[in-house]
Amino acid sequence: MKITHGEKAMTLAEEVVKKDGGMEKSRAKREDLPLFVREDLPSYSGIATFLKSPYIEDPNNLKNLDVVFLGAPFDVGTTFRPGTRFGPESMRSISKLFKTYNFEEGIDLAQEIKMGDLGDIYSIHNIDRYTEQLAGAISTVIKQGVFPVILGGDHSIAYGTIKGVSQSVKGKVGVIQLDRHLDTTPYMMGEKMHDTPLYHAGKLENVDPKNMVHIGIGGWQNDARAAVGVKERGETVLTCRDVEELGVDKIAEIALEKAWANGVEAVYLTVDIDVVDSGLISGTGWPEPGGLTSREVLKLVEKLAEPGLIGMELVEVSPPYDNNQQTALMGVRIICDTLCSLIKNKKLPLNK
Ligand SMILES: [Mn+2]
Repeated sequence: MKITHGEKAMTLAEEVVKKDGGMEKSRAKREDLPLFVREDLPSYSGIATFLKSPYIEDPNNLKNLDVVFLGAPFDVGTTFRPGTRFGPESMRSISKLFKTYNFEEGIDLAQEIKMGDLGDIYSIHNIDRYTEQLAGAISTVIKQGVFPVILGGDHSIAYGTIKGVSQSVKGKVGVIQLDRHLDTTPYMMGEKMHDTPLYHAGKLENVDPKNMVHIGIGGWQNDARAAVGVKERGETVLTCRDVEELGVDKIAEIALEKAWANGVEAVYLTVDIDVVDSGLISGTGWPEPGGLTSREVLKLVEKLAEPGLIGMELVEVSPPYDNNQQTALMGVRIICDTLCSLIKNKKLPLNK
């Protein structure tokens, strides 16, 4: 009989323990407990960087790191519920709940990659100026051979982050978006609000809309004109019903084929937390019922990360509407699962 995932996980745990110094090493010896918290326990204690990774002060000296977390505390681009300026703070604080070890995969992120928290990108309350802030910050990270994870922020930040990616890569860039909404309206209320970033990203010199894939789109909040534009430009749209009917593996296969087509050099992943059904994540800017389940999203990002990514972002967590930090918690989990898959598939650490 084939062994169960539970049996496999327990065997993999032995390797993790071996790498971590063996069974004898314990942090619980009462005579060793210090006066001040300097390690990861108690979990609720300590300064909240993402996954309690070290705070990195100098953005120009990242050479010893593989992954950095950057906050983009911005909600000037929201058109309904605000609050995503507190998204990075909430994801950092609830990330204290997580260990860096994943049971099923038998992978400990901290054993495989060096992670750091670079703090927040300075929020200027002007979308065009903040776009330049974001592009500058993301290219600073990528040019040093480091994988950026951006903690949003509303989805208007995606134009700036993708612009930063496009400035750091010589070749073509593909984009995969998980979202209930297309985000391809040219302008909302005269500005590049959070309903617009993918339209503008598709105008960047080395981003071909044919390499843009939108997964999870649907419901009652999309703009028909935006959909016509997407069709004209040859972008790929897969709805929640497509996920339901074709299954996650097939959806990922289609998305990767499109995103990496025609000699794309790197693919960027933008995840809007509202792709998850609004019954599971209340704390977001434009909640839309009928979204993907948590397990579907986690399996999707695992598959989408297989050929590697240049970076990722998790946007639209809005703590003022978030019951018990459930939405922030889901955001953290999506990030951790993506990093885990990149490690499993030997796409992290990046070759420098
Ligand atoms: Mn969005």
